[in-house]
Order: sequence, then structure tokens, then C-alpha cells
Amino acid sequence: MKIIKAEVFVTCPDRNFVTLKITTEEGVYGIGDATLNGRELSVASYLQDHLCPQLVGMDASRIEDIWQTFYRGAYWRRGPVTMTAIAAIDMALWDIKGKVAGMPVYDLLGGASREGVMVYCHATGHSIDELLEDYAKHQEMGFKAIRVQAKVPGIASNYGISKSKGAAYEPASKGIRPDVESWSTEKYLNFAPKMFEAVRNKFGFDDHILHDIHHRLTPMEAARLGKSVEDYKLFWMEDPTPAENQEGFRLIRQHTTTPIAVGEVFNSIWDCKQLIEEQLIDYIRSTVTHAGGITHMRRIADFAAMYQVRTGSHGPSDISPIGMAAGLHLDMWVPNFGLQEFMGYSERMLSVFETNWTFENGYMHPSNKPGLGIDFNEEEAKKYPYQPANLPIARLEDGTLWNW
Ligand code: GCO
Ligand code: MG
Repeated sequence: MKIIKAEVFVTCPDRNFVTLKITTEEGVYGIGDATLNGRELSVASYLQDHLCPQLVGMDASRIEDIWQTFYRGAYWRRGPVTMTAIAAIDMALWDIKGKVAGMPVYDLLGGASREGVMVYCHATGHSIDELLEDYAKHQEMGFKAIRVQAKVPGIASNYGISKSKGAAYEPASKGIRPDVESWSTEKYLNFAPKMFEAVRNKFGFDDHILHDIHHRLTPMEAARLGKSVEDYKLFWMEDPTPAENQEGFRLIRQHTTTPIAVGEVFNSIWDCKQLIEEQLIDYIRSTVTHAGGITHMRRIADFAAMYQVRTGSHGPSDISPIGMAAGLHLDMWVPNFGLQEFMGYSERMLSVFETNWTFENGYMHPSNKPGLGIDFNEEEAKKYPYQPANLPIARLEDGTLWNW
């Protein structure tokens, strides 16, 4: 199974995606997602300039050895660019292995642990009323788990709100410079409990509701929020505080039983070692695309299982449908599965990435096709050249740069 080609494609069907395609001398190919929002070309270059030339000639069946070679062999370990590049290679190799074996990837991992993968969607609004409207719409679509975000009164623009009513939420914006959002912890902490109260009053307690704080609070502020919303029984509060300071989560834990989900920006098991070992979180949100592929995510999940931490993988529109498909295969197998995020994709995106997954009644299935069960249409992709785009930054009302 000698690799004869490793090609990188950057395409922008509404947003930028980076795709790796590996072909073997038998003519079998596999695809992997190498998208890192706002830093796409760095991963493309890392692959194109450094890893792809080395891949040619390697044996595609040796997924583990190739992973170790690119992780340990670079000497410089970890980091989002490196780990996203390794992830894309890993995904493509699992895709090839599945195609050769005639099995879906979840079967190669040990087989399905469930009938379907519960996914959560996003409901947003520029006001609580608009959020309630959007929530009802998603409930009708069948979702059983819904993330709720609303514009905080008095803040010019904050995280998680679509640019116009009814539009899909997309954090990145086109152009050279990032948009600037604003932040006020005081206004947010006054508002957030009212938002959850309105949702529970109107829709009751049957659905899981979730909320993303997006790294904005200090540990003590997060503890206060968690405590003040316990009655609304959140499935999780996400990224309450930046997680470089892992012991900071001890403080949150001492004050609240609101479950915590963290890890979408992590790229290695080392980023969550203490959080998991000390049971400072309930859900680990790392993904196949940003944390070293299926090979490494499986290690993180097994480690988390020892501490009753479950998976809650990130699934925004900036992970390509290939990364989403790979995530769904992992979700089907992983015994300590919690929940999977699914933001969905535009029609244009789905003309480039041909998916076979299904969605029914709040649950997704990755398909039983051999490999990842997804294809990449190179001709369509060529119609949409790369466009510079950036994630926003956040500033406090006095201009201080804050965590976005
Ligand atoms: C989420 C995320 C995203 C990120 C985005 C950054 O929970 O879905 O926080 O909205 O902001 O993936 O690239
Ligand atoms: Mg998030």
C-alpha cells in the first residue's frame, strides 16, 4: 500500500476549508480535513512543504507508525498547526484502511456502541424573544439538545449571534483584519440567568440545553455563573475560562454542580491531562481535526473514560464535513460518548463535500459505507478559491484586549 501522491486543496465554498488527499499505488485514496479557522494556509504549507514529500513512498497501512513519525520525528511537538496537519493525514489513512477492508471506520475501531449519535445545534437571537423563536424552529427539526446564546443588552456585539436574524452563525469574517467584538462581564452575568429562565419557562426541561461562555470569565466569575444557573439544569457550560490555567478549574468546581465542557482549542492529551485526572471537567470537547486525528482522539477518550469524563466534540462549520464525518465514526464507537456538536453546512459546502450521513430525530449516523463515507469533489472545489478571513477579537468597554 505504497503512497504515491499526497495533495492539498484549499477551497472557499462560503468559508475556507483545507483538504488532504492521499493516493496509494493500488489507486485507493483517502481524504482528511486540515482546516484551522483563520490560519488555513499555515497548515496547508506545513503539509505541502514538509509532510507530503515525506509521505510519498510510505506504507499507508501503517497508521500508527506514520503518526509517531510525524509527532516525535519533527522534534518540535504539539501545537495547532502541527496537530491539524497530522490529523488530516491520520483521517485520510483511516479512510483508506476502511475502504480496503470494506468496513466503515467505526467498525474498524471496535464497532458501534450505539444506534446513533445525539447532536446539538445552535439557537441564537438578538433578543430573548428571537432566541425563543429560533429554539422552537430547532426543536421542530428534531434536535433534542440545543445550545442557547443571545445578544447581551448593552454590549455592541458579542459571541455566538448570527449577523442577521435567521442567518447561520459564522464567527469568521472575510478580509485581512479581524472584526472587533465587545465584552462586559458585568452585563453578561446579569443577563445570562434570565436567558436560561426564559428558555426553561417556555420549553420545559425535556431537552438538553447548553451554553458557550467562550473563555470570557475568570474562574471565580465562572463559579458565580454556574451557581446562579443551577436550577435551569444546563447539560453543560462551555469554556467558562481560558484553560491554559488548568488548576483554575478547581475554583469553579468548589462552588457549582453545573457541568463543564472544555477542549475545542486543545490539540493534545497533554492539554487536558490535569483537567481530566482531577475531574475538573465533565466533557472533553477536542476533535479529530484539531487533536491529531482518530489515532490521538481515541487515546484522549480512553484516558477520559477512566475519570468518567465523556466526549462532547466540537463540530462548528469551520471543521470541514470530512472532519465531521470522522468525528461521527469516533462517536459511534467511543464507549464514553456524551454529545456531538453539529452546526450544519451550506448547500455550496455540500456540493464540494459529498456526505452520506443521516440525521433523524436528533441523532446522526455516519453511514455504513467503507471508510469515512464522504467524498471530495475537486472540480467543484476549484470554483471557490481561498479568501482571507479571520476570527474576531474582543475588547472590553475601555478598549482592553480580552479573550475572544
Ligand atoms: C463552538 C465554538 C465555535 C468557535 C469556532 C472558532 O463551540 O462551536 O466555540 O463557534 O468559535 O469554531 O473557529
Ligand atoms: Mg465553543
